[in-house]
Amino acid sequence: MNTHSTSEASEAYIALGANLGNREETLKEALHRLDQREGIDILRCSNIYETEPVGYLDQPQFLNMAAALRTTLEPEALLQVMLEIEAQLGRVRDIRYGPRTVDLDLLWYEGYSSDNPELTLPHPRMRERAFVLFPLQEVVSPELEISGFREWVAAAVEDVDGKEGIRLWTPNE
Ligand code: PH2
Ligand code: MG
Ligand code: MG
Repeated sequence: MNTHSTSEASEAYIALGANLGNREETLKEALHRLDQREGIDILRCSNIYETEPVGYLDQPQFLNMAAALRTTLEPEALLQVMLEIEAQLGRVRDIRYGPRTVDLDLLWYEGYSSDNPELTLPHPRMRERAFVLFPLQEVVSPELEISGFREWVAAAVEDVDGKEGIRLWTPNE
C-alpha cells in the first residue's frame, strides 16, 4: 500500500551499521554523504554503540547508530541513494548478515508502508533488533505522536532481547 503524499518533505529514520575497517569514520562519512545529497537533510543522530553480532555470529563487533532525516525524495529514491553510498564506501554483498564496511537500512518513512520485497516499510526486522531499536529511540521525534511511532519504539525497546550486547562507544556530541 502506498499512502504517501508527494507534496512536501517527509521525515524518515535510518539505521547504520559497520564492522569492517575504520567503523566510526565510515559511519560519519555515510551520514555526511547523505546530508550532502539534494533533497536529504540529516536532522538528528544517535550515540554510536558497539554491539555483539546478531544472526551470523562469527564476525567482528559492529558499531551501530540511527539517524532522523527529512527528505523530498520518495522512499524508493532514498533507498537508491543509500545503496549508492554503501557501494561508494566499499560495501561488498557477500554473506547474508555477514561482515560489512557499512550497512544503511531504511527503517520507517512518514506516512508510508509497503510490502514490496525490494523495500518493505516499516523495516520488517527492526522489532527484534536491539542494535536498531536502542539508538532509534534517541532520534524519534516527539512531534510524531500522532502516528504512534514513538510509543511503538519505546514499547519495542522494553521487550527486545539482546540489550546487554550493546555498549556506548561514542556519545553524540
Ligand atoms: N546487521 C546485520 C546482522 N547482524 N549485528 C549487529 N550487532 N549489528 C548489525 O548492524 C547487524 C548485525 C545485518 O544487517
Ligand atoms: Mg542491516
Ligand atoms: Mg541493509
